[in-house]
Amino acid sequence: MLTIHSDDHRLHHAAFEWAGGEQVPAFETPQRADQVLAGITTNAIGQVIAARRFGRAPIERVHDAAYVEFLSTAWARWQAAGRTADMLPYVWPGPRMQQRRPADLDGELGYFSCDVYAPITAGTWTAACAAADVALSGQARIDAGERAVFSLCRPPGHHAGIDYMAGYCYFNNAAIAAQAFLDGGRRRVAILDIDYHHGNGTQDIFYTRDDVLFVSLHADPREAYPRFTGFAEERGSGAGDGYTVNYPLPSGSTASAWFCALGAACEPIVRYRPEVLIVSLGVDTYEDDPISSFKLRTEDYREIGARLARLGLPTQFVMEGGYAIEAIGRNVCGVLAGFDACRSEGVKA
Ligand code: SP5
Ligand code: ZN
Repeated sequence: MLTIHSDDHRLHHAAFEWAGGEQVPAFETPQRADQVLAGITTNAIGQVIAARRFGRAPIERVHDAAYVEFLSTAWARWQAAGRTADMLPYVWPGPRMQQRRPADLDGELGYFSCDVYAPITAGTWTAACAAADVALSGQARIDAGERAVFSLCRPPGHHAGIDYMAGYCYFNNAAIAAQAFLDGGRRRVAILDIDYHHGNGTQDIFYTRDDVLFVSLHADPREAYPRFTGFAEERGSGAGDGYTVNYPLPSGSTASAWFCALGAACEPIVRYRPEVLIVSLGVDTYEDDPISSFKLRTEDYREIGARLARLGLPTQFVMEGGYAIEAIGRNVCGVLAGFDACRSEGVKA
């Protein structure tokens, strides 16, 4: 399988994150993507090519232009104020409060975010644009007839909504690719999100629409991040009614429970008859993931790839989470190799 990559991801490097009331080393690190890339080479998954640049226009097809502009200038404004540490918000509009944009940088940070997990650093803008380019380059290859590609995006994207960053995410790479497919003439795109966490951002972007089906398998929000979205009763609204499908699973779920839910999740995808499938690929479902609780083992990732290949669709894998540094390369490669092996057998749904 073809992999798309950009070295610019390394420019985004958070100094720390908050856990248990303390500052701990960031879990979302440049090493993650470097390890995946090393695995791609070691396991001979296929050719690796650099992303090309697409600029802001395709990003603004899914994200609010004011949010994009804010991200593009935030670090320079922070520096001009004499500050050097990572930018983090402290205040968000709560229930029944005004959704009104504040007049200064500290206020805007809260306005354009919904948690403390997406710091803006010196290189965040460049890295986030590069991740979108990695997604768009993969999309372009599929559009040109490639059967499957892996977009090695970093920072990840599925928690970023129309006008906010969250959960290590700034631009929603999978959503940007999905919109680019539609803008290129496809009429039905399915996004299957198998990251441990609910893809609240992707859901937000497509919630009222029927041209993108969003299906997500994730930890029950009652006991996991992002806490306030991902419940089974969230099914889309208006024209999008029925085009969001959520499968929350209990904390500690094993591979057998997870694969059972995957089988269920494939049904609405088959019924939808998408022209292309985007897989938001998180491997934080792994048993030794440091921030997650599911119990998938390395050998399960090959089976995931095989199951997805059986859908018989042009497929773009987009990298999301996965924080067990030592295992991330082999787990991602397991999915891609399992997909390729099944595909070369010519197995169809
Ligand atoms: C893309 C993605 O996977 N984003 C995940 C964001 C999760 N953020 C909150 C996680 C809270 C982790 N708390 C650390 C507990 C360490 N034992
Ligand atoms: Zn995740």
